[in-house]
Amino acid sequence: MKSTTRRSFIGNSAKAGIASLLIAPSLHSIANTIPAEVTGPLSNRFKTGFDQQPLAYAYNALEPYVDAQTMDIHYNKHAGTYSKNLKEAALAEKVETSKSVEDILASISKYSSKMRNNAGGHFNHELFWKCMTPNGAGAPKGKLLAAIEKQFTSLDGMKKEFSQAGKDRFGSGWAWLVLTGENKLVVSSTPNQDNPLMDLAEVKGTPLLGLDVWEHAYYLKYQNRRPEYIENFWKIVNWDYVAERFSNK
Ligand code: MN3
Repeated sequence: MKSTTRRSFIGNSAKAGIASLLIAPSLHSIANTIPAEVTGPLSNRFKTGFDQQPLAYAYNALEPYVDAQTMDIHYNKHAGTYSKNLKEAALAEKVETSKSVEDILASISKYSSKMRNNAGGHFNHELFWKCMTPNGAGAPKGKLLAAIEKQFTSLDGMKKEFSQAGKDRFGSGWAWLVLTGENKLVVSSTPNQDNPLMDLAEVKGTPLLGLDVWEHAYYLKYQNRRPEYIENFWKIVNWDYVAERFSNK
Protein backbone atom coordinates (compact mmCIF):
# COMPACT_ATOMS: atom_id res chain seq x y z
CA MET A 1 0.00 0.00 0.00
CA LYS A 2 1.31 3.46 -0.83
CA SER A 3 1.84 5.60 2.25
CA THR A 4 -0.67 8.25 1.15
CA THR A 5 -3.30 5.56 0.58
CA ARG A 6 -2.48 4.04 3.90
CA ARG A 7 -2.86 7.36 5.74
CA SER A 8 -6.26 8.06 4.26
CA PHE A 9 -7.25 4.46 4.85
CA ILE A 10 -6.35 4.68 8.51
CA GLY A 11 -8.09 8.06 8.77
CA ASN A 12 -11.30 6.61 7.41
CA SER A 13 -10.99 3.54 9.55
CA ALA A 14 -10.56 5.61 12.70
CA LYS A 15 -13.96 7.13 12.04
CA ALA A 16 -15.40 3.66 11.83
CA GLY A 17 -13.86 2.73 15.17
CA ILE A 18 -10.88 0.94 16.59
CA ALA A 19 -12.18 -2.55 15.76
CA SER A 20 -12.17 -2.02 12.01
CA LEU A 21 -8.77 -0.37 12.24
CA LEU A 22 -7.39 -3.55 13.75
CA ILE A 23 -9.10 -5.93 11.35
CA ALA A 24 -9.25 -4.15 8.01
CA PRO A 25 -5.53 -3.67 7.25
CA SER A 26 -4.74 -7.38 7.54
CA LEU A 27 -7.53 -8.27 5.11
CA HIS A 28 -6.39 -5.52 2.80
CA SER A 29 -2.81 -6.79 2.82
CA ILE A 30 -3.98 -10.31 1.95
CA ALA A 31 -5.78 -9.02 -1.15
CA ASN A 32 -2.70 -7.04 -2.13
CA THR A 33 -0.37 -10.01 -2.07
CA ILE A 34 -2.09 -11.98 -4.82
CA PRO A 35 0.42 -11.60 -7.64
CA ALA A 36 -0.91 -10.02 -10.82
CA GLU A 37 -0.04 -13.03 -12.94
CA VAL A 38 -2.30 -15.31 -10.95
CA THR A 39 -5.36 -13.12 -10.62
CA GLY A 40 -7.18 -15.38 -13.10
CA PRO A 41 -7.83 -18.56 -11.13
CA LEU A 42 -7.22 -16.78 -7.83
CA SER A 43 -10.07 -14.36 -8.26
CA ASN A 44 -11.77 -17.29 -6.55
CA ARG A 45 -10.49 -17.12 -2.97
CA PHE A 46 -10.78 -20.88 -2.66
CA LYS A 47 -8.04 -21.42 -5.23
CA THR A 48 -4.44 -21.52 -4.11
CA GLY A 49 -1.55 -19.71 -5.80
CA PHE A 50 2.15 -20.62 -5.63
CA ASP A 51 3.11 -17.89 -3.16
CA GLN A 52 2.37 -17.90 0.54
CA GLN A 53 -0.46 -15.64 1.63
CA PRO A 54 0.31 -13.59 4.74
CA LEU A 55 -1.03 -14.99 7.99
CA ALA A 56 -4.31 -13.32 8.96
CA TYR A 57 -3.20 -13.23 12.61
CA ALA A 58 -0.05 -12.68 14.68
CA TYR A 59 2.33 -15.55 15.54
CA ASN A 60 1.18 -15.42 19.17
CA ALA A 61 -2.52 -15.10 18.36
CA LEU A 62 -3.29 -18.79 18.82
CA GLU A 63 -1.61 -19.07 22.22
CA PRO A 64 -1.81 -20.92 24.51
CA TYR A 65 -2.81 -23.69 22.07
CA VAL A 66 -0.18 -23.00 19.42
CA ASP A 67 2.86 -21.08 20.66
CA ALA A 68 4.35 -18.09 18.84
CA GLN A 69 7.74 -19.71 18.17
CA THR A 70 6.12 -22.73 16.55
CA MET A 71 3.91 -20.50 14.38
CA ASP A 72 6.89 -18.40 13.31
CA ILE A 73 9.12 -21.35 12.39
CA HIS A 74 6.27 -23.36 10.92
CA TYR A 75 5.01 -20.53 8.67
CA ASN A 76 8.31 -18.95 7.66
CA LYS A 77 10.67 -21.93 7.54
CA HIS A 78 8.70 -25.11 6.94
CA ALA A 79 5.81 -23.76 4.87
CA GLY A 80 8.01 -21.11 3.25
CA THR A 81 10.30 -23.85 1.98
CA TYR A 82 7.43 -25.81 0.42
CA SER A 83 6.37 -22.73 -1.53
CA LYS A 84 9.95 -22.05 -2.67
CA ASN A 85 10.54 -25.68 -3.69
CA LEU A 86 7.17 -25.84 -5.44
CA LYS A 87 8.18 -22.90 -7.64
CA GLU A 88 11.51 -24.58 -8.39
CA ALA A 89 9.72 -27.78 -9.39
CA ALA A 90 7.24 -25.83 -11.53
CA LEU A 91 10.11 -24.16 -13.37
CA ALA A 92 11.93 -27.47 -13.92
CA GLU A 93 8.78 -29.31 -15.01
CA LYS A 94 7.40 -26.45 -17.11
CA VAL A 95 4.25 -25.90 -15.11
CA GLU A 96 2.50 -22.57 -15.60
CA THR A 97 2.42 -20.77 -12.27
CA SER A 98 -0.77 -19.06 -13.41
CA LYS A 99 -2.45 -22.39 -12.75
CA SER A 100 -3.91 -23.00 -9.33
CA VAL A 101 -2.13 -25.51 -7.12
CA GLU A 102 -5.42 -27.43 -7.02
CA ASP A 103 -5.11 -28.03 -10.79
CA ILE A 104 -1.68 -29.57 -10.34
CA LEU A 105 -2.75 -31.72 -7.41
CA ALA A 106 -5.55 -33.22 -9.52
CA SER A 107 -2.94 -34.84 -11.78
CA ILE A 108 -0.03 -35.04 -9.37
CA SER A 109 0.79 -38.64 -10.36
CA LYS A 110 2.24 -37.24 -13.63
CA TYR A 111 4.84 -35.16 -11.81
CA SER A 112 8.02 -35.72 -9.79
CA SER A 113 8.10 -36.55 -6.11
CA LYS A 114 9.53 -33.06 -5.53
CA MET A 115 6.35 -31.61 -7.06
CA ARG A 116 4.15 -33.99 -5.08
CA ASN A 117 5.79 -33.19 -1.74
CA ASN A 118 5.94 -29.45 -2.23
CA ALA A 119 2.65 -28.80 -4.04
CA GLY A 120 1.03 -30.85 -1.29
CA GLY A 121 3.04 -29.15 1.44
CA HIS A 122 2.27 -25.68 0.15
CA PHE A 123 -1.44 -26.29 -0.36
CA ASN A 124 -1.87 -28.07 2.97
CA HIS A 125 -0.32 -25.25 4.96
CA GLU A 126 -2.17 -22.48 3.11
CA LEU A 127 -5.37 -24.30 4.05
CA PHE A 128 -4.23 -25.07 7.60
CA TRP A 129 -3.57 -21.42 8.54
CA LYS A 130 -7.08 -20.49 7.44
CA CYS A 131 -8.62 -23.38 9.35
CA MET A 132 -7.52 -21.73 12.61
CA THR A 133 -8.68 -18.51 14.26
CA PRO A 134 -7.73 -16.61 17.40
CA ASN A 135 -11.33 -15.51 17.85
CA GLY A 136 -12.60 -18.57 19.66
CA ALA A 137 -13.63 -21.70 17.87
CA GLY A 138 -17.40 -21.54 18.24
CA ALA A 139 -19.11 -24.44 16.50
CA PRO A 140 -20.38 -25.32 13.05
CA LYS A 141 -23.98 -24.41 12.36
CA GLY A 142 -26.58 -24.50 9.60
CA LYS A 143 -26.05 -26.78 6.62
CA LEU A 144 -22.54 -27.81 7.66
CA LEU A 145 -23.71 -28.91 11.11
CA ALA A 146 -26.64 -30.77 9.56
CA ALA A 147 -24.29 -32.59 7.16
CA ILE A 148 -21.92 -33.49 10.01
CA GLU A 149 -24.78 -34.80 12.15
CA LYS A 150 -26.15 -36.79 9.24
CA GLN A 151 -22.84 -38.50 8.62
CA PHE A 152 -21.33 -38.80 12.10
CA THR A 153 -24.48 -38.65 14.32
CA SER A 154 -23.08 -35.64 16.18
CA LEU A 155 -20.35 -33.02 16.07
CA ASP A 156 -18.59 -34.92 18.85
CA GLY A 157 -18.77 -38.07 16.75
CA MET A 158 -16.97 -36.31 13.90
CA LYS A 159 -14.39 -34.77 16.22
CA LYS A 160 -13.68 -38.16 17.76
CA GLU A 161 -13.13 -39.80 14.37
CA PHE A 162 -10.98 -36.91 13.11
CA SER A 163 -8.87 -36.84 16.29
CA GLN A 164 -8.37 -40.59 16.07
CA ALA A 165 -7.22 -40.25 12.44
CA GLY A 166 -4.64 -37.71 13.58
CA LYS A 167 -3.45 -39.85 16.48
CA ASP A 168 -3.26 -43.00 14.35
CA ARG A 169 -1.22 -41.41 11.55
CA PHE A 170 2.14 -43.10 12.01
CA GLY A 171 4.98 -40.64 11.48
CA SER A 172 4.17 -37.46 9.59
CA GLY A 173 0.94 -36.52 7.87
CA TRP A 174 -2.47 -34.92 8.08
CA ALA A 175 -6.01 -35.55 9.31
CA TRP A 176 -8.85 -34.33 7.09
CA LEU A 177 -12.56 -33.65 6.96
CA VAL A 178 -13.34 -34.21 3.28
CA LEU A 179 -16.36 -33.59 1.06
CA THR A 180 -16.37 -36.35 -1.54
CA GLY A 181 -17.57 -36.10 -5.15
CA GLU A 182 -20.79 -37.79 -3.94
CA ASN A 183 -21.35 -34.89 -1.51
CA LYS A 184 -20.59 -37.07 1.48
CA LEU A 185 -18.50 -35.96 4.45
CA VAL A 186 -15.73 -38.35 5.43
CA VAL A 187 -12.73 -38.27 7.74
CA SER A 188 -9.41 -39.42 6.34
CA SER A 189 -5.68 -39.20 6.88
CA THR A 190 -2.77 -38.89 4.47
CA PRO A 191 0.96 -39.54 4.92
CA ASN A 192 3.66 -36.91 4.41
CA GLN A 193 2.27 -33.94 2.43
CA ASP A 194 -0.31 -35.88 0.42
CA ASN A 195 -3.91 -34.66 0.47
CA PRO A 196 -7.40 -35.60 -0.75
CA LEU A 197 -7.10 -33.44 -3.90
CA MET A 198 -4.36 -35.71 -5.28
CA ASP A 199 -5.37 -38.19 -7.97
CA LEU A 200 -3.43 -40.85 -6.08
CA ALA A 201 -5.12 -40.25 -2.70
CA GLU A 202 -6.90 -43.18 -1.12
CA VAL A 203 -9.85 -40.93 -0.15
CA LYS A 204 -10.47 -38.24 -2.76
CA GLY A 205 -12.48 -35.05 -2.42
CA THR A 206 -12.36 -31.45 -1.28
CA PRO A 207 -10.61 -30.98 2.06
CA LEU A 208 -12.75 -28.74 4.28
CA LEU A 209 -10.63 -28.95 7.44
CA GLY A 210 -7.03 -30.12 7.77
CA LEU A 211 -4.79 -30.75 10.75
CA ASP A 212 -1.01 -30.97 10.47
CA VAL A 213 0.26 -33.79 12.70
CA TRP A 214 3.92 -33.53 11.69
CA GLU A 215 6.05 -33.16 14.82
CA HIS A 216 7.21 -29.74 13.60
CA ALA A 217 3.63 -28.53 14.14
CA TYR A 218 3.62 -29.21 17.87
CA TYR A 219 6.92 -30.53 19.24
CA LEU A 220 8.25 -27.31 20.86
CA LYS A 221 5.17 -27.02 23.06
CA TYR A 222 3.82 -30.56 23.31
CA GLN A 223 6.87 -32.78 22.67
CA ASN A 224 5.49 -36.35 22.37
CA ARG A 225 1.94 -35.34 23.42
CA ARG A 226 0.28 -35.31 20.00
CA PRO A 227 -3.17 -36.20 21.47
CA GLU A 228 -3.08 -33.04 23.64
CA TYR A 229 -2.17 -30.91 20.61
CA ILE A 230 -5.08 -32.44 18.68
CA GLU A 231 -7.49 -31.87 21.58
CA ASN A 232 -6.49 -28.19 21.73
CA PHE A 233 -6.90 -27.77 17.97
CA TRP A 234 -10.68 -27.89 18.46
CA LYS A 235 -10.45 -24.69 20.53
CA ILE A 236 -9.12 -22.69 17.57
CA VAL A 237 -10.91 -24.17 14.54
CA ASN A 238 -12.29 -21.51 12.21
CA TRP A 239 -15.72 -23.05 11.59
CA ASP A 240 -16.82 -20.05 9.53
CA TYR A 241 -14.07 -20.81 7.04
CA VAL A 242 -14.87 -24.54 7.02
CA ALA A 243 -18.54 -23.68 6.36
CA GLU A 244 -17.53 -21.37 3.49
CA ARG A 245 -15.51 -24.13 1.89
CA PHE A 246 -18.45 -26.50 2.36
CA SER A 247 -20.96 -24.18 0.70
CA ASN A 248 -18.59 -23.14 -2.09
CA LYS A 249 -18.00 -26.67 -3.26
MN1 MN3 B 1 3.65 -28.41 8.77
